Amino acid sequence: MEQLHPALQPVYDTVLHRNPGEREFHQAVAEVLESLNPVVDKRPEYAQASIIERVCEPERQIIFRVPWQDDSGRVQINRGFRVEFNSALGPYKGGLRFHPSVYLGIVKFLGFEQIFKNALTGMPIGGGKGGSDFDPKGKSEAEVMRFCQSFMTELYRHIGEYTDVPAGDIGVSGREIGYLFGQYKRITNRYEAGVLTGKGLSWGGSQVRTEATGYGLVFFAAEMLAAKHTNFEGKQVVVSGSGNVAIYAAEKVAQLGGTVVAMSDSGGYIVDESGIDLDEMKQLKEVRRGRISEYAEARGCTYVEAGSIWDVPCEVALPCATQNELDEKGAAALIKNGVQVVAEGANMPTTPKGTAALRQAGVAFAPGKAANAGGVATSALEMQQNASRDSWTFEHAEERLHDIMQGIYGTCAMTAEEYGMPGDYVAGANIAGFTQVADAMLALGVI
Ligand code: NDP
Ligand code: 2IT
Repeated sequence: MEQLHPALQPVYDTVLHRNPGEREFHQAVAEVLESLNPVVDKRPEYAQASIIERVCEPERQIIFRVPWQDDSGRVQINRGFRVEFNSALGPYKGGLRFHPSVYLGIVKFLGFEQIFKNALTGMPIGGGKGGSDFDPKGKSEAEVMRFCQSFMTELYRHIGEYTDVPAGDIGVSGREIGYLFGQYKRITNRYEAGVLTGKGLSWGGSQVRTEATGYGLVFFAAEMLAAKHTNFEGKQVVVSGSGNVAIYAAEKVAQLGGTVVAMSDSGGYIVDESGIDLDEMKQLKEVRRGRISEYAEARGCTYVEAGSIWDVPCEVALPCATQNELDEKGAAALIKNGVQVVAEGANMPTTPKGTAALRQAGVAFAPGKAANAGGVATSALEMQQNASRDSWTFEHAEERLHDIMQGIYGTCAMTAEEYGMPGDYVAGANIAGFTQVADAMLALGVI
């Protein structure tokens, strides 16, 4: 970890002390604090009002029991979370993650990142995150529905269009949002569409929300390539993961003339030199919910079970699976093979050592809180449509997303330059996101 400013070290020490064992949260805080070193002297009013310490402490943390009955009649118990981190800019906003690895430290790291990401979008949304250690893999439709209904039976009292607006994340897609929204509607007897985003198109959803995170990521990466006087045309691209973000990132890369040669899931990765067949991938992952090894069987391409997808040569790498999936070994392999751009589609997929290696090697590197902000930005567009009882065309929603991503890129690049670190998108994103929230917190007083 880089040396922190003397005013920031005690803030970090307090975070470690107050949140023992939550290493992903510590990692996310350290990354932001490192970037804030130059801000402390330039804006002494932040330290005066303990803004940095305050932003590291969630406004509210909710942990609850989620009992549900499996198909054999047995009662299962999971743990539910919602961390309402910061509401200076708007209602808490952020996804729900259902994955067996979920615990408070994961939810807090995601909620913390979400504050600054949401600020960067320029939309009126605060930061929050939630989820459960429930594993949707291998569960029947009926089990997933009963779990979602039980989860919402507690969560409903904490959320609302003006309070807290959840959406999807790992393990939570349109199917789960449907069951969650149905139960919310039933309990409250209100068709309050703006309480959740990522809804289906016939019941309050927005065009392009499904595609938004992946498309937005590629729009952002295209700006990074343009700064190097190049574009996606003819580029070899590696995309890790094969979920919502990965699939639509791959789709936009292909539309812009690049070739996605490799994708993965938690079991392994595939290499398809001629370009991944996305119709086949969508059928496999969105409809049949199968394993990526089946793609290799169907297409007769390479499947590697134990290994690293970052060994596959590429010019652009888009980590779109999960946190800490790209470490210094992966970074070294990418650098050796001549990678030019790494843009994070997942939240915090690159380890601190991996990030340092890429930046030292001069690889253009974009942090998730800037590059994957298109998902939540389009969620805010969904809220906007719900509030005005309107629905836009695909073209209009995509154009708005494109403008927003170009805006975020411009903000990150300009802020990095203003602070004397041209091309440092990590510093640019952290400083710009933080100052936006900090100024609002100052204005709202000691709350
Ligand atoms: P999905 O559940 O649709 O897909 C997740 C993908 O990542 C799957 O291929 C999954 O493989 C893989 N994966 C998940 N956990 C692990 C793990 N522990 N080890 C290895 N592989 C893993 O999720 P999303 O695509 O929605 O999310 C992917 C990332 O993008 C996450 O970091 C999320 O926080 C972030 N993100 C999502 C946004 C959204 O709008 N959905 C917005 C912004 C960021 P398998 O199926 O084998 O588990
Ligand atoms: O990490 C994220 O930004 C998301 N999972 C999307 C959150 C949202 O509210 O759309």
